[in-house]
Amino acid sequence: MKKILALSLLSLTALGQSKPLVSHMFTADPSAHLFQGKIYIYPSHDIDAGVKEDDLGSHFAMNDYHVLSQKTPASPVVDHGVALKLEDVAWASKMLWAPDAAESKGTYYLYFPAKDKEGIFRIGVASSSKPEGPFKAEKEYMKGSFSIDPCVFKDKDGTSYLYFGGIWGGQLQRWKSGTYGATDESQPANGQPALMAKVARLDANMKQMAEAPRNVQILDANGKILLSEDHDRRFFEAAFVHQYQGKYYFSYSTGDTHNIAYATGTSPYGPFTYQGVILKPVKGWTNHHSIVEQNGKWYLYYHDVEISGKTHLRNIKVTELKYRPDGSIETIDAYK
Ligand code: FUB
Repeated sequence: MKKILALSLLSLTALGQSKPLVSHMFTADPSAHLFQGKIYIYPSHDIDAGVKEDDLGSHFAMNDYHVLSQKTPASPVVDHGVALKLEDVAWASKMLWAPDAAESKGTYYLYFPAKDKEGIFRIGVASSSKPEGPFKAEKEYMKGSFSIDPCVFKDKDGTSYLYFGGIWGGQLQRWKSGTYGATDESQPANGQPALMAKVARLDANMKQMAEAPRNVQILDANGKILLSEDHDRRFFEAAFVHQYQGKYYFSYSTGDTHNIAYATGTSPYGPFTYQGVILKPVKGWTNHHSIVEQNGKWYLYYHDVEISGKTHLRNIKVTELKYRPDGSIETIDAYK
């Protein structure tokens, strides 16, 4: 596979004023991981597929993934080329949305959502002996999987957990009853708990959920579950989990209010208590991120639409993330 050295336009010196990490293609939803001492980035590969924009995100009609890497967040970016393409995923029909990756026992796994042949979002897994791929997809999607935005968190004891879910175009609301509701797309009524992301422990083989998915509860400071009408704080999509000083941090996009928010807890299953905003709204409708540590410093990978000005043609960026002594995260404004 041909490697292309992409120009890194990153400037980490001006915190919060980062430049696009690559400009030779559109990239989004960056999931960054430290593998083999380097930062590997697993983004969506945005394209203009000519699909009309709608509220369900049909215009995000992506059809492959590239893996990127950097020695450090300030180093040039290497594009390792196509790591997986739609035509090599037997069960999928379209829309390769935000992926994530995980390592277990020397094998690398790429988790990705796509619509199946019936137009239902499912989550697939593909594996490789190298972090940059190429990845070979399983023939079927993960049993019992649905919706979008998989995130895999590997705990210190080696157990991995799959988080997923996204509302509106991500179809989470269609699964309220436990099966796919072809016509019911309503959100819970005001006063009802908001729709929640899902979490399930993964099998040791990393390819299936070992248990039925559970709700990821987000509570307010009084221990009350966040409600459907609480658009500023409730989960929408883009779940990401990391650990800091023994606590689990569940971060996510609030969607139509465009923040990356976070909540903390003492178990990978939650419940998590809402803490605040990590990243204020960026240019473009979507907001999607990941958090990674290298050499004692923490970084937030995210995207905006600086290059194209179009919401479905995004570019990834990185900036430093800082904790206060009490473990809370300083809010980032990408444009200050
Ligand atoms: O990239 C397509 C979708 O946009 C992702 O799955 C969402 O998280 C949003 O960023």
